[in-house]
Amino acid sequence: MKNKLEQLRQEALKQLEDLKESKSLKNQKEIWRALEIKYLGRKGQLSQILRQIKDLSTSEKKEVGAFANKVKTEIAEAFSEFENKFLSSKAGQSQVDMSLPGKRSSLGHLHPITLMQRELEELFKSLGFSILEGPELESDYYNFQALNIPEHHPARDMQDTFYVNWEDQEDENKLVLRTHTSPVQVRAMQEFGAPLKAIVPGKVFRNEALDASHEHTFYQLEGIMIDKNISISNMIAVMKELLKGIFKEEVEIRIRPGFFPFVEPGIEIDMKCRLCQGQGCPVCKQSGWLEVFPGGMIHPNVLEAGGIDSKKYSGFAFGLGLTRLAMMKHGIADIRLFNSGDLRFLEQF
Ligand code: FA5
Repeated sequence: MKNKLEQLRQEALKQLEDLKESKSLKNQKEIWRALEIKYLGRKGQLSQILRQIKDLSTSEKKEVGAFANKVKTEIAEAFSEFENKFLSSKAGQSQVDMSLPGKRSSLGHLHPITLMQRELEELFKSLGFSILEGPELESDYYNFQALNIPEHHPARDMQDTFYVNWEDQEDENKLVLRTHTSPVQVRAMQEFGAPLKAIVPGKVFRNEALDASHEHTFYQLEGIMIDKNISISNMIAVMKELLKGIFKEEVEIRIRPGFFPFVEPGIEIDMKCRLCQGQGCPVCKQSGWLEVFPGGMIHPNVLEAGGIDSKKYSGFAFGLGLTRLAMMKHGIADIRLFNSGDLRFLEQF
């Protein structure tokens, strides 16, 4: 019986020793509990041996009994030492079980409009344009007046906007959410003068009736090039180069006259709708063409507002519909998807 007890002692202490090597705190606790029941529990192995002592002779009882008590104390102490020194101090050091699998945080990605904007920026940079920005909350002066659109002029109806602190304000304090990126034209001229070659990507706002191709908040990319002897054919060449860069193939365009008070002459460059291949759909209003590049030669009044001598310099400007271009590039049939926050849509990019 003494042999059995000795074997049990060695086995219990060995298992505890092995348990120290286990990496998982959660597993360690569970195994420690199971071992404690196995060796020290009422129905455990030690209790079973102790129960047999009563059947031994008196002299054996004394000897084996004393040994059994020694073994029991030793095992019990080893278990409580393991618990105190190992389990609770380990848990005390850190409530975090480093061995558990971590929570994987999913990686986001850039919005399709941002991707489009960056692609356009790279293309324009390769053509020598610099990249500028301007305020989204703009003064009425830069958004309209400096662009040859006085107050009460009917051209204001083309871009219904959101007026901010409009009541009883001096002209320069009247603010609007900018309806286009064109206000940065005059800001850039005033800051950098001529010659000038820059683009201005950014968010613009309009009080619009929404449909598949009209949003209240969308993106444009303004482009200006001012130098001596600049003509409209320079602008058309830049546009064609740009379309080729984006769509990686020759894109069919049409050019028609367009009216904007800040250019003279003004043109609209439309591209063939890539959603319906020119057959007509809700995005192109069944016309087969989508308006994406309005522009023209900068009006002398605008050059003068920017402090540039209109007799010496000429230039073109355009206001590319960046959001619509992204629709064409990716075959997106409804502009409202961009601002929808719908991950099923966004995760495709
Ligand atoms: C303008 O905003 C002028 N500032 C463009 C310009 C710049 C002309 C420089 C001349 C010289 P327009 O209102 O057409 O123009 O808007 C320009 C482009 O923005 C459109 O061709 C279209 O692609 C896009 N756009 C206009 N309204 C919306 C809208 N509600 N939702 C989405 N895209 C729009």
